[in-house]
Amino acid sequence: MNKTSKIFVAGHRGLVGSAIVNRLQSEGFNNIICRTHKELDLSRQADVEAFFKEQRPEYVFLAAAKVGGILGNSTYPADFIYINLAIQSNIIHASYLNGVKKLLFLGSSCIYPKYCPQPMKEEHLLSGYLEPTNEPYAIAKIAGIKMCQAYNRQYGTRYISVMPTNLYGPNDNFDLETSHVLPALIRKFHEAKIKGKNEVEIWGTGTPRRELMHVADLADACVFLMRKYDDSEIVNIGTGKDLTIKELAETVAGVTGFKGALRFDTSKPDGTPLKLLDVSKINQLGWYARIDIETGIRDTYDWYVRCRQ
Ligand code: GFB
Repeated sequence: MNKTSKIFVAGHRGLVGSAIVNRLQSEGFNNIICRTHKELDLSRQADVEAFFKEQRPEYVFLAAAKVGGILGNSTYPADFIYINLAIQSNIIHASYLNGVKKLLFLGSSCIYPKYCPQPMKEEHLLSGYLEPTNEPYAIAKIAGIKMCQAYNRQYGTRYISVMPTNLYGPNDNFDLETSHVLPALIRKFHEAKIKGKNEVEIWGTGTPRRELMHVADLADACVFLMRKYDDSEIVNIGTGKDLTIKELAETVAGVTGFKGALRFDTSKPDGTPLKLLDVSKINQLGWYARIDIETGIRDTYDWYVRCRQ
């Protein structure tokens, strides 16, 4: 990949895609192509094939996806499986038809079994039952991994798949029904502080552990792997550190300046109890996450206050 390579970032307005575009631009890549959903519906095969035929990108970051938190996944399972299967199948196949040199597919840590040994290693894929709240999404992502591997085997393509841990950062979804935990907590604590409330509701028991990574670290890892990694086997991307939802909530309360109490709503699902990635493979390749959780939350909260309220 050189500075003038034609690079298509699919999903450039989302959390991940926007961070990848920022990262590429900051390194001087000057031939990045992007399309909004209105300009190109990636779930429509004929439109995607026409776009690839006309534009002929050399490199593809496949960051377009239907994503959401625990409630979004449980409420819209059909959308999560259908839209993701459609988008990734269209892009992977069009990349093959049009001679894309290399493609990076973004998976998710929820591809690993619900009761996976911790930390979760790449080899644990398909070794047990999935977490029911996000099974349709996970099945779509597993299909994407297998599709990249199958194309590499049959057609000699260079499609790599990366499995990020739970992500957060600027351009995240802050909708309280469909978002992931961190943007939801930022919004809840901020609004509670502004309105002078003395209590904030946290879903579940507060005991599940999650590993959270700032999306700027993910973008850095994706560009690193696009340059350095060529194997069909998946690669985890994470920080290697986790914390409980209660600890996360206390950290967000501290960053936002909320001084009241936490109330745990145990009628809401906890989801998978533990979700920590084993990141020794990417560490051995020479990459490490750099942004600690408190710095990352501060950055995201600043962005939220500036851009989203
Ligand atoms: O981030 P999250 O929605 O998804 O929830 P998962 C993580 C944990 O935070 C769960 C708790 O135990 C939630 O019950 N939580 C507490 C909250 N308060 C809140 C809140 O206000 N909002 C939300 N959303 N959670 C997702 C999958 O699982 O992980 C996706 O659904 C994807 O498919 C993603 O794989 C990485 O970590 O449980």
